[in-house]
Amino acid sequence: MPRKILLDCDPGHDDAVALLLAHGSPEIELLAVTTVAGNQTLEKVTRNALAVARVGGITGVPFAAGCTRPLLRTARVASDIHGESGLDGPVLPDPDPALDVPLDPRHAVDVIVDTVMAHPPGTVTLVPTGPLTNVAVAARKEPRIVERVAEVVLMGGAYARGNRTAVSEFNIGCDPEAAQIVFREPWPVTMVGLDLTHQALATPEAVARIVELDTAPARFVADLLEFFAGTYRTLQGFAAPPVHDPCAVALVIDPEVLTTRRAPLDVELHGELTTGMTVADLRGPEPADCHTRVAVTLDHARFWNLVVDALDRLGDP
Ligand SMILES: [Ca+2]
Repeated sequence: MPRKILLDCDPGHDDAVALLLAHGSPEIELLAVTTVAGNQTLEKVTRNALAVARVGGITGVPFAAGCTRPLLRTARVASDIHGESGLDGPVLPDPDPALDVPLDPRHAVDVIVDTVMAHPPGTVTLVPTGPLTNVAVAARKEPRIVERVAEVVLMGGAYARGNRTAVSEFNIGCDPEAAQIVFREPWPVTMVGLDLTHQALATPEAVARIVELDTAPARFVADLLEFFAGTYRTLQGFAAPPVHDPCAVALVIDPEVLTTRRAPLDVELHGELTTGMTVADLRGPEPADCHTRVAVTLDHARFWNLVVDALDRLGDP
């Protein structure tokens, strides 16, 4: 039985790869895609999500736009990392109502609620790969989703170093109040943070395997990774760029792709230097009764096999 997921994203180079990975993996049934302001404005990331759907041949899945800004904080985009479009690098297909997946008229928050409530309890996994605004509002709008969701597997946070600031990761730092809501609700939460995703480097070997596929989706991903490599090299000093968001999808596909440990988890809202920092309590033995866990170690080869195999399955849609 494939695992049913809802991907809540802000494409974003790595979100785009996450979406294609989900679509190309038989272990996953993609129920819906929702967008949230983050890497770029809501308008841009939604357009990007539809562009990725076109490239990957994703049809029959609702795509819905969500919150235009964080709960309390001022919206700040990441054009330094993702460019003005939010998906700089490849040539994006021009929006075309005849060819694009039609945007669902519902708000993303309603799509999250409707999707979770329409499926049996414990069957829908939420995979947020942007700021947690939509997911937090959904939990407030319909609290019954909290006991109904199988698990929240999110890309965001870090228990060591940050990227937006010294200690804060971008998604959590954008909307720390939303993150606090998501961490404090009693559903199972797995934080796939920078500690893990900085191991998911798009090495020249990994990129070469994608280029070799020589299909439109593979060329698209190769172009994304080339741009991403440039900004990560210049701004963050990475020899190869970390491909964050697909790591969360990969964990749903294959629990063996990374290791986790249970740890109490919360987010700092008031620190002078530490606002947006995710605080994981890693002291002592692993607590048995904890609903939150953090991702620790990635099997790099296994991860890239999942990505390359998914792209290979997509062929030339
Ligand atoms: Ca993202």
